[in-house]
Amino acid sequence: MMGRLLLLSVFLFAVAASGQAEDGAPVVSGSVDGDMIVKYGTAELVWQQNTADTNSDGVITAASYPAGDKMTWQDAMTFCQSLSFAGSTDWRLPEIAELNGLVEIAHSYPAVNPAFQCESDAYWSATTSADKTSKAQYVHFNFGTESSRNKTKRAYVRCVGTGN
Ligand SMILES: [Ca+2]
Repeated sequence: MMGRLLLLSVFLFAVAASGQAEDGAPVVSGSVDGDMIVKYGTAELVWQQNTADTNSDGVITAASYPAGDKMTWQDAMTFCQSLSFAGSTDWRLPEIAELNGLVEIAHSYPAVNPAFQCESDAYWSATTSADKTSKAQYVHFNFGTESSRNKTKRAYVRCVGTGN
């Protein structure tokens, strides 16, 4: 209990000492129970700082799950919903607007704030494509462009939550 309180205090201190993104949005990194998280922007959202290590082998690799960490859309949805991370089980795959909100075009390869570990590759959103329910929206973080692909294709995963 005390250890948990101490970690929370450290995180709150980090919040107080936070820097600013180039667009003026606050960026706060911290760890809870050893799991790295980032608060980014003005929304009360907590992100996994690193790409989700979906196969839990300690490294991020481009192969399809379970050999690597790229998942189909449904597996990505299930992974985040069942994730226990940074003392929270309240995780989900981000909506496309939330994922687009991470893009910083001042950067490229990857087009994201350096507070995040990010591959220059596609990351799934939870948003089903408007034109076809067999497809979902994703962001490719080389330049931060949004597109859609079939849900059976593989992409990286970064879960978002409330931290509660
Ligand atoms: Ca891995």
